[in-house]
Amino acid sequence: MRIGIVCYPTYGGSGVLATELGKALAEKGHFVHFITYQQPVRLNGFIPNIYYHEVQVPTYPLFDFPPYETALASTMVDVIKNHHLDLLHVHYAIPHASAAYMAKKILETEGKHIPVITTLHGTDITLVGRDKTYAPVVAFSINQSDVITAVSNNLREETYKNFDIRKEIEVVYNFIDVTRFNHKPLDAFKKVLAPNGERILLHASNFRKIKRVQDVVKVFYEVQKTIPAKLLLVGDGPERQTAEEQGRELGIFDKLVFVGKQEQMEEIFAVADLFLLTSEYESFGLAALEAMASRVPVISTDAGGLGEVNVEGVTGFLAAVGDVATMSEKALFILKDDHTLEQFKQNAFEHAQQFNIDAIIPEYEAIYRRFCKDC
Ligand code: GMT
Repeated sequence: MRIGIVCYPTYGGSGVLATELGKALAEKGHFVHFITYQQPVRLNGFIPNIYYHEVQVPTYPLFDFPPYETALASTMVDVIKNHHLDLLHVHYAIPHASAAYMAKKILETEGKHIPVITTLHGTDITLVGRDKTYAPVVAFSINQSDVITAVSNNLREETYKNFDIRKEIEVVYNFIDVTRFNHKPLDAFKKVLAPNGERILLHASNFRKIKRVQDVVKVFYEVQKTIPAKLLLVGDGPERQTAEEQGRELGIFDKLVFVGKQEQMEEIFAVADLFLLTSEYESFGLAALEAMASRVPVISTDAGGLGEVNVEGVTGFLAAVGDVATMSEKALFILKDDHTLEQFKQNAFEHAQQFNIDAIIPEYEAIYRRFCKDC
């Protein structure tokens, strides 16, 4: 099949997921055309069957806000026509679903029908999409999609709750390539981080408010009182400085290691003992799944779809948003001895296998085939 994929090219769940999906489809022989404003982060180097089309947004003195959505819709039309695409799969509703609707309508005037699949990822529904400045367009364009998918049951329910959606929303879980995360720890890296054999706790995110990174630091503060530990913080964003200040105020800054944005996450997960995800909301929590696939148990909140990924008492523990006391207590329970930690590590690894790429890609292919019977 000839598939167009539209996503955000930056670090972050939806872009990573869309890029990995495109790469897996290309490996299976499909022709995949990425349409984005920048080369997606994980799309480096030449990959057979993958094409990248950059959306150019010309500026003009009149434009205080260059019209990205118009440029995107026009690029979609151009790529669909000239590369004879069979379908368009857009990730994250804003503004991709409405731009896809515009492209679809333009192509209809030329007698071409292009099916549009919209995958909802989270904040496009629960945070940004709900804002009344966007909501009418978001609801309309989702309803106009030929297929709507959500990355968890929770996000499906949230979408119905927040918008008047008159179509079936299908759940296709996020996935990971388990072989990629089955990585041996680099001893030298571990020694630098934890020279005295300290437990390594890890948090990775975009450091937005919704992640409640201060709770991560608070949980770690409690843990390090009882057991020797280090906290590795990966990623960058608006709350990083506050977290650094908090570390200094609590007198534990020497135990925090901020490493900024990183691409080789599998090497980082491999040295960690416990992953902390204290978010106010996660539609799914792809980072938690990546941790689990790397044999790292998870302490998370029970917000959104996290309970569909992290299994209470098996792969880790869940607590109410802001319940630092429970999260700290459960973290200490997992880390208290090697035997318990090893059991949780093994459980996390085993549970992650059900989200392997091999199981999920056919679900997307089956959706595509509804529109592309002969290809
Ligand atoms: O919040 C982020 O980490 C980024 C955001 C995005 O749009 O890329 O992530 C969302 O999509 C991911 C992939 O489907 C999910 O795993 C995240 O849970 C979701 N984030 C939220 O719902 C806050």
